[in-house]
Amino acid sequence: MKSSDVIKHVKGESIFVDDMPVPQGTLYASVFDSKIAHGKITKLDLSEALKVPGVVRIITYKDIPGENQIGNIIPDEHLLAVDTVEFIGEPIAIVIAETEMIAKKAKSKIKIEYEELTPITDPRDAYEKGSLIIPPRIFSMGDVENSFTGCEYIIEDRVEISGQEHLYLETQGAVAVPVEGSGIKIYSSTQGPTAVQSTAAKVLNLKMHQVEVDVLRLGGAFGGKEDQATPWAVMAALGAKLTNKPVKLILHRHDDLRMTGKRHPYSADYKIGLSKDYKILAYEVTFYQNAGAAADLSPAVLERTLFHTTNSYFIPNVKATAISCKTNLPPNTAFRGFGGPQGMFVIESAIHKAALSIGIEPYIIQKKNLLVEGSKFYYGQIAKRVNASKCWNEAVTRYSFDSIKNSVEEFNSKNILKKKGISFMPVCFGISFTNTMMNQASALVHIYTDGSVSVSTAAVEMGQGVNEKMINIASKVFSIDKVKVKVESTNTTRVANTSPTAASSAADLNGNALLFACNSLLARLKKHVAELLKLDDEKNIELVDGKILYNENETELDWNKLIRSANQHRISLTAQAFYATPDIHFDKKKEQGHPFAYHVYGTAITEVTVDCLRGTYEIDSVKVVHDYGKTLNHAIDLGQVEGGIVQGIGWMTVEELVQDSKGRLNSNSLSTYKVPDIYSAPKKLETYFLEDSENPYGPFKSKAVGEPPLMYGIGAFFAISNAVKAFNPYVDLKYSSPFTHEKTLMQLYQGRKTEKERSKITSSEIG
Ligand code: LUZ
Ligand code: MOS
Repeated sequence: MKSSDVIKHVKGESIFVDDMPVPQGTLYASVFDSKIAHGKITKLDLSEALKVPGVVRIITYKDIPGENQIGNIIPDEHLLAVDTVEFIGEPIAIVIAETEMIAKKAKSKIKIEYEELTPITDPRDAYEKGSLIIPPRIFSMGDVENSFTGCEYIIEDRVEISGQEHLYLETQGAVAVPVEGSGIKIYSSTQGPTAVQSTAAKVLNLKMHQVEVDVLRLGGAFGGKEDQATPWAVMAALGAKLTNKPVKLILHRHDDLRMTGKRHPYSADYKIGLSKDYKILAYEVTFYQNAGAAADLSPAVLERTLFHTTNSYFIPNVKATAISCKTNLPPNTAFRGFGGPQGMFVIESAIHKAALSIGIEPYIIQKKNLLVEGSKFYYGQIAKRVNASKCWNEAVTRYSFDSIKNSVEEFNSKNILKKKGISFMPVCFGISFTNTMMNQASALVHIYTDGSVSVSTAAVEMGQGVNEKMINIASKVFSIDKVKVKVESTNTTRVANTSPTAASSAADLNGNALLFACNSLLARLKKHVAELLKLDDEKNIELVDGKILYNENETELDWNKLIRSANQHRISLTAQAFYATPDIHFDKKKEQGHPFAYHVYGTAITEVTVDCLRGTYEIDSVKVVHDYGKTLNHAIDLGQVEGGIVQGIGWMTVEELVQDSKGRLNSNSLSTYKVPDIYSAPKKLETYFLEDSENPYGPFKSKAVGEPPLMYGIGAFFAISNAVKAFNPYVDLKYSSPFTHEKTLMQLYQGRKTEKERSKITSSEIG
């Protein structure tokens, strides 16, 4: 079944923040930001700007009634700059005017002078200078130093990983409306309504009960609105508070690209050691995370990198050091996978390089080291219900890997200017917020007297179909038609103290809370049926397709009659329930524990063709076996996997963020930042739902699906690498993402030192 939003989207009827009819008298905000990456503000002159007709107010940090602080994990980020600026795009002042055009015009009249300081843009540079967000974290197991001495093969290298722009279709934005009692109601495009509420309360000096946040749906987020929707919502609220008028603030695409954080670029050094029979015995790695100018979610992202350092493999001796480096870029933030993809790219690079230097296929090492039942992750958790080999083996047989391999070899032997490459990408992704405390959710369910049902949870619909999953759950428990169930907006007055919709966990956490709420209503209803029909055994009462059965026979009641009767008999038709993931814990002193309820597994086989004259490539196919548990909704889960793969391929291939040494983003528009289009997508995308998988922690035994499939896209990098290697045996492959067409061209001809070697390809082989 399709997402309930699909029809509305297609008809253009879905409402996003910018589509909401605004109240009369609404003012418009535009943000004046720093044009330099690091410096002191020596002069800020608003006088000319204030003279522009239609300007109502210009807000600086001096006007903030509460704290000028938006840092969530660490309080290290001002809402509005005070006397220094630390990144290009850092908000300094908010112009409030009668129209957006006027606000922008006034903005251009603000005069500012800076004393420039040297910016840091490179994480290793930051590390050298002691510019860190938090002290380094080290996870380890076994004895790495000594185990290298027993290794037959030892490989070391450096890996570079680029960031990624979220490119949600709906840019950041909010509308804030003053309400009586000095409060504010905020309509925000956020994954984290509670974060917006608590930060707005702090900045505006209000109680949280004076701030109501309402979220209908988002036009995409991908992590970009977990923390970074907050400042814009708070700025709108601040404007509303200070003018006592509704204020609307929507970022234009260009400003959004320039001012907001992205996926974290990482640089890493590793050393990997293998035995004679290709068992990985030791792995040592240091990650340098480019956090940008403030903590934002970087410490949590860093932690997830540590949790996914060994991907889907068991390695007995591991030491991983992770360093969050403070640079003068916009603070980087959550992005689908949340540091996991970076950790996985490094281990996959290590395995790939090891295989090439040993002279074997990388998949031999990959397969040999897959996690097995009872394997211990190096952070202490024991792997249970492990589906790593099951997915791998299913992929090999289902997609006839041997024949793919033969056809690729045959193609490569017959073609000189085109080469194919294949790769395997196994994925093992931990499900739960790594911060145990965040794994909680609640739900509120009303059954109205006409039998229709209203559901409120903390889950935010952002195109991932979580509302449809909530409808699936409620309609399944009550066994009623799905049209009877409506999912309400996510609102802090109906569901309080919520975790953001993130970590792939929204359907699990909120779905379980919803399940509890529906089950308690069901129990009340069954009790009422027993009383009404004078039945002695509630257990034999069933609700099936809107009918009420007893001992499998129809009774005189149906859903609508039952609800009316319950109301007549003064039985509450409202339930609230709470869910907290059981069995999870983590000791940050020992860096050991059981942080995840479970893991999601899968394997992708990727095939690419490289045009060795032009350096261009096409993704021929991605063939996946994915572990969904018992899927709640086949179409939605399939959509998540397919979308994730394309987004992952984009990150690994064409999406290149280019910043200069002054901290300026050169790839600041969609003409300079290439996002995957239909030509970058795999020509063939096959997804098989692993059978016989179930999960005690998911509603109806389902598994989380949001983030894990993105990492299948990593396979594209190695498939391209293999094709390049097939063409150019001299190449010293660079493990530097993204593998753009430009880099491909360079690598195809790199290492051919002599004119003869070069001309061998460019003339004689063509001829
Ligand atoms: N957000 C968060 C996340 O705050 N903690 C997490 O562990 C996480 N994981 C994935 C995506 N977002
Ligand atoms: Mo996220 S990366 O907001 O799940």
